Amino acid sequence: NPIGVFDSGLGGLSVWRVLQKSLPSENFIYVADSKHSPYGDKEEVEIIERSLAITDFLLSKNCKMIVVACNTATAAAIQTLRETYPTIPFIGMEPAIKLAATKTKNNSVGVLATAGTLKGKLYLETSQKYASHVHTNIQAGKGLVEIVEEGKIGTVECHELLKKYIQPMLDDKADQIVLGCTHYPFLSEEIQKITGPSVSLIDPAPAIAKQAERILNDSRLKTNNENPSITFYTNGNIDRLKALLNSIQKKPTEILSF
Ligand code: DGN
Repeated sequence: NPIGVFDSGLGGLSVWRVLQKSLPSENFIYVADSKHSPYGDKEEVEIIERSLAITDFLLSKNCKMIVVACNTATAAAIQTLRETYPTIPFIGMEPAIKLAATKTKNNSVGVLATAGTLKGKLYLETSQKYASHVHTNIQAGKGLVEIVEEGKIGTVECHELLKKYIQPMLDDKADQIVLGCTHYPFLSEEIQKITGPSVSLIDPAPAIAKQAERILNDSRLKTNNENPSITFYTNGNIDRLKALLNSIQKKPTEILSF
């Protein structure tokens, strides 16, 4: 049975690419809810509704585990998802503040996430726990999800918007920047152009993949397919998904509408 992965759109592909590397024999189904992207400014009830609908879809395809590859949906909906489907393991995103707090030499970190994530209890708890001794410059990256969704990476608009969020972090001497939204790793190169090489960007995907692997092992759900199948579904623009996918892998893949 496949592992289901979903996001408000294309961002979760940054998580899927790491998952797929660490679990190469698993089948995957990825759902991009691009039609309803961005989730960042939506009401919590609406995000919960979307997350339940997508989960129903993934379960109708017999998914054995679901990775919520979206920080905003994790913050709003993971508790409801776990309560609604108690037998299905759900893996959510976690802002990698702990890692940033342990790595910083300047005692200063930047956090870039959506307004929805920053509002959530999960973020509050994590930041209180791990970042109480380090200075954090927090920016709600309004407009950045749209840049990735609309294929505008590398444009002047993209650079200017990033500069607005990154410069205050540099002014605070941040040497670690947490990418707290799964769309943002696709902007890494652009961010690094602004920060230079002395600042590290922290993508939480590897930690999430490790957790997924641990849970698969513990619950004996791991499978060994010689020819694993990977299917992508989007309710948005198929060509945009294809373009972003081609930038991270070479194999031709099936992309369907839903
Ligand atoms: N990829 C989502 C996240 O990690 O928060 C983006 C949320 C959104 O659509 N704003």
